[in-house]
Amino acid sequence: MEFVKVSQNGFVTTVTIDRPKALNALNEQVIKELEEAFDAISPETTRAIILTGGGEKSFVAGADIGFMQNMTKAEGEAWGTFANAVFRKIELCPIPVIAAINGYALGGGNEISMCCDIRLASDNAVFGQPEVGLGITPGFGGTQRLARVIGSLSKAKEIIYAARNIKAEEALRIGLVSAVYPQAELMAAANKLANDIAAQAPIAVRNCKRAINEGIEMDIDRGLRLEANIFGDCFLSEDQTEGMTAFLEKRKEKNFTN
Ligand code: CO8
Repeated sequence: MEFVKVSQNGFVTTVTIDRPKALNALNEQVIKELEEAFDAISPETTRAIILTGGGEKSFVAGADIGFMQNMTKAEGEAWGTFANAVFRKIELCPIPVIAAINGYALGGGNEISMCCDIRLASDNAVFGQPEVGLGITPGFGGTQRLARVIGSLSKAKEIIYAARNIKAEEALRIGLVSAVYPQAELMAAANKLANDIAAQAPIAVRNCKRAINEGIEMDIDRGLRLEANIFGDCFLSEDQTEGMTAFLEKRKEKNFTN
């Protein structure tokens, strides 16, 4: 793949969008390669995924503006539909995905980060949905996910209507990211979190992702029934026996399976 690089370290897979000359802007090829990369990741060998951007300046500076400049209505709609399907695949990936946001996360960059489970940012990160300044709306989920992620319609509308970029500290304050690190420490922090996740029972972690993501779309009673059902499923796994036995035997080492 030309623009997406994949590396493996133990149970952690890192996917890097690597098109630094265009600040990792998303064109059709980048999105196709991202799909290919995520399709190839298996829970057999991966327990946590890190998604980041190549170079020092940018996570993803948005969809490729040159690629979109002369689109017709039909082409614009097809482009949005195609990319949304791939973004949704990332969101629904059963394995937790951490976005390590190492610079600009604008437009499609902010939108792809919001498909990830957890967002960590470097102190130079800049977030925003600048689309209205280009005469378009966010088209890769920004109008849908930003308010859901930060839990404030008012703040989401302010950011989107005024095309207002925000810095890492504000992103932290409004809950768009979970933590901010000096840029040189971001990947170490992302890897530490990924390894902390990878050390837990992987089936239980994947079940938590399902329960949280599906439950958030439900009323509380249906959500609690879903949780009870998924909780019950855990007792079908060897990891439940291993996890509880290790505790009762006061054993630190646990042999979790996938
Ligand atoms: N698309 C294409 N090329 C880009 C993009 C982009 N989004 N962002 C940066 N680049 C390119 C620049 O054109 C430049 O290329 P070149 O060297 O060939 O001139 C190179 O990357 C470096 O960029 P700059 O020289 O501009 O770097 P600066 O440090 O001066 O500025 C910025 C960095 C502030 C990030 C600036 O590049 C910028 O504003 N970029 C555009 C940000 C933006 O508007 N993003 C939103 C794009 S629209 C979008 O994401 C919509 C998604 C949904 C579409 C749905 C359709 C259905």
